Amino acid sequence: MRTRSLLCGTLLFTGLLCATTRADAAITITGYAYGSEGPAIVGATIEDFEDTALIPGLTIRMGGSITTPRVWSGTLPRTWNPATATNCCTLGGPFPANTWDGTLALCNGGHGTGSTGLSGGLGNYWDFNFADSVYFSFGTGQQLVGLGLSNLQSLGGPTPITNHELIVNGVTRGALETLLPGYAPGVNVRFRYLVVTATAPDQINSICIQNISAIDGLVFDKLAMKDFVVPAQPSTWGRIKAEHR
Ligand SMILES: [Ca+2]
Ligand SMILES: [Ca+2]
Repeated sequence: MRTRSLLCGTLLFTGLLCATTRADAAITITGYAYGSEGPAIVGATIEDFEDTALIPGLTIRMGGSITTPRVWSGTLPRTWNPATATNCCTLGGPFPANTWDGTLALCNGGHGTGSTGLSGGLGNYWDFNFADSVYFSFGTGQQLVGLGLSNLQSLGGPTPITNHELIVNGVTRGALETLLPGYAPGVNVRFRYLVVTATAPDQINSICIQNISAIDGLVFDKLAMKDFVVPAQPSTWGRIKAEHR
């Protein structure tokens, strides 16, 4: 991971469902094919999920279909290596085309021993229950958030399971399949690189990817965060000089 100091604020997950009707005036949503996302996230801090330490200010919540929602900030229990996926279970990979940088990524499951009891809880087995909503929340409101999406098995794709909803600041934005033209559904594929941007005074406090009609194993990587640039304040010395002229 690469780090940049961010202020931590209060995180409110209550009410982060998509039932509200308020729409932010200046939130835009764009998608990029693998390898073309770079210019869109210049200057952002990147969480690459190559280790278990999360960048400051980032909290991840997985919930919905799993019995007990999991919430992490600071440290994840593990990240996932799609290229060395299971040799025990019928749903296994390998899925080397699921990473957007490096060799590791974040999966919405693999945080227990799995339904067969064979998983070591290493995230390399696909025999566990998947969370059907994954929230990324930010201690400081962001101007830009980017996220590499993989293994989304959209309806109409080669191995269909469900379409996927995007929720920003607790407000539904609709299906990613509609929002991101050119998306690539399936298992061993990079779906699309999602970029959400805000224009002040709007800001991005959270984004959520949510399975709509069935449980799909999802992979996330190359999370980009860029906060608003704080305008430079006049120095104390400058003010003192001005007051004594
Ligand atoms: Ca990675
Ligand atoms: Ca999947």
